[in-house]
Amino acid sequence: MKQPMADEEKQRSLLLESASRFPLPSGAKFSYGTAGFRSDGSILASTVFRAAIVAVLRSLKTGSAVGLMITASHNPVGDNGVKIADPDGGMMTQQWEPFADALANAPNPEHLLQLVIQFSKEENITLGGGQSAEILLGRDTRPSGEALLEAAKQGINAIIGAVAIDMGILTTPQLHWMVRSRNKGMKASEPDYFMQLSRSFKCLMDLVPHEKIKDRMDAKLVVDGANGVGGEKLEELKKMMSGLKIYVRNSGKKGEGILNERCGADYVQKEKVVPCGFGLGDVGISGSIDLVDGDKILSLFAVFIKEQLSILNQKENELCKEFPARLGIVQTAYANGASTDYLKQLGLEVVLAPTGVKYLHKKALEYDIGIYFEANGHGTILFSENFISRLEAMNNELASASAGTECHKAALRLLAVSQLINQAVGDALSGLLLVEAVLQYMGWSIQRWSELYSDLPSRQLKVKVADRSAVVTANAETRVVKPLGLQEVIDAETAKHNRGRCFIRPSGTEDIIRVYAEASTQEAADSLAHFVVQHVDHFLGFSSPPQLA
Ligand code: 16G
Repeated sequence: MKQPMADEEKQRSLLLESASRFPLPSGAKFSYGTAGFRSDGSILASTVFRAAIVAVLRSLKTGSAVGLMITASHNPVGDNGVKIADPDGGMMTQQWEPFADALANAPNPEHLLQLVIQFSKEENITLGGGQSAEILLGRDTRPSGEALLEAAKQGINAIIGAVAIDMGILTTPQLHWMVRSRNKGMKASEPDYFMQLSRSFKCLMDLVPHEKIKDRMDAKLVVDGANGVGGEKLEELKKMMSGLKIYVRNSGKKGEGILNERCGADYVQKEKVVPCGFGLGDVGISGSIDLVDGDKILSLFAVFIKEQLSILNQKENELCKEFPARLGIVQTAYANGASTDYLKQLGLEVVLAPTGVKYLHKKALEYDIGIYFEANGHGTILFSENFISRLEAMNNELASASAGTECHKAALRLLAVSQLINQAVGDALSGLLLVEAVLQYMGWSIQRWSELYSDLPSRQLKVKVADRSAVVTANAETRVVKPLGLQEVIDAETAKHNRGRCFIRPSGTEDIIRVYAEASTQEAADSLAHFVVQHVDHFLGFSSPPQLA
């Protein structure tokens, strides 16, 4: 017979005893930001141990598998971090972030135990082993990862009934994909992931129109693996690919360069230079950088999806029925104005969300097909379940009645995109394959793609302030609500410039206010940004010189 009291007692002492092995480093303060907890890898054991407890409670609460990823993505190799993936494969719900913060900063085991008991009560979570919990663990290639993985396992084992499933070294999007797939009862292993990507890519390539095949470019892709997990996984994926030759530089093979040092997406985007490890033959003729950013990727995908939907809805094609679908494009205020104009001119519905993947993702879920990208490249395409089942039904009908028609091909293409592009979270591996497939379909070179529209000149600056929370914004960060009067000043400055646009927002990752300005010339964008920096400085009481973002 069960003895609830005895179980509870057992749970308490287990937690106390386990927590005592992971004391909080003195003077440290942790906060669960957009990227989870991040810090120097050497002081993170207690944080990872505690984040694992949060993940277990989340799994108990939802009755589903939850993910825990140990990574600091584009940060230097000495850093590390931990973040939690919710059962749907998305980021952990924001409502739990304050609890995660409190637990990460609990000064001692007794305090930690009280927080766990109190929170479990509030959330109706039964402790003591009555329910089971399942946590999928992943980590990147950072040297500190192994010890932190051990801390995570101990955190999971500190709650009775919780099971840790070590999925090995993974990219973050792979782990999110696995959590989502597992909870949907679908195949969820790493070979399944690679199989799904390579199959759906092949399907898209097989559907490239014949007339485009003759202008097919040499399908050669040189990728910077940043000496990390991305390079390693790409080496595996490339073995399964046909129709695309992938060459990995900085692949992270043992002893071959340091993670994110003079390479990696963040380095290339910020410094606008070629990553180390790239030879002359890898960078084209000029050797200069033409950055094709998230706005351009979004535009490419939007053009393609829109075209497939209009083929499906061709009235003259009798075999095709009316196939209504709401297509929504989600950007942030950082999207270059030229991209927004371009998308609107195509007749697309474009909406803005605040900065941070979780906000864009949520907004994109409101559509049958929601495409979201931040200018910095985070993004993906979401298909609603209802849309996919309608599309599958239509595809089956077409397969028997009019196989091989344009309409049938369009249905097959959209189904393949929904398989290729990661539905859980933005994923560079699946994103780059879709870019390649769409370029082949269009018969476009990277230059042709880059010329879809020309970016408006822009400038980003940052201002150090005493308290960044003094700035409160509204309308997806495009308007300042507090401090009072600041928005009017920004409006007055903006009005002085042709095609002027400007907004400010408190950074979510640094203790600063970010200023973004855009105008028809670089001088005007620079001047607008500088004036607004001065106003922000004036309003918030500091007078430090502006810094380049
Ligand atoms: C985080 C966000 C990213 C956002 C950036 C903004 C995720 C996974 N990452 O890196 O989406 O663009 O923060 O940084 O949500 P900022 O608030 O410092 O400008």
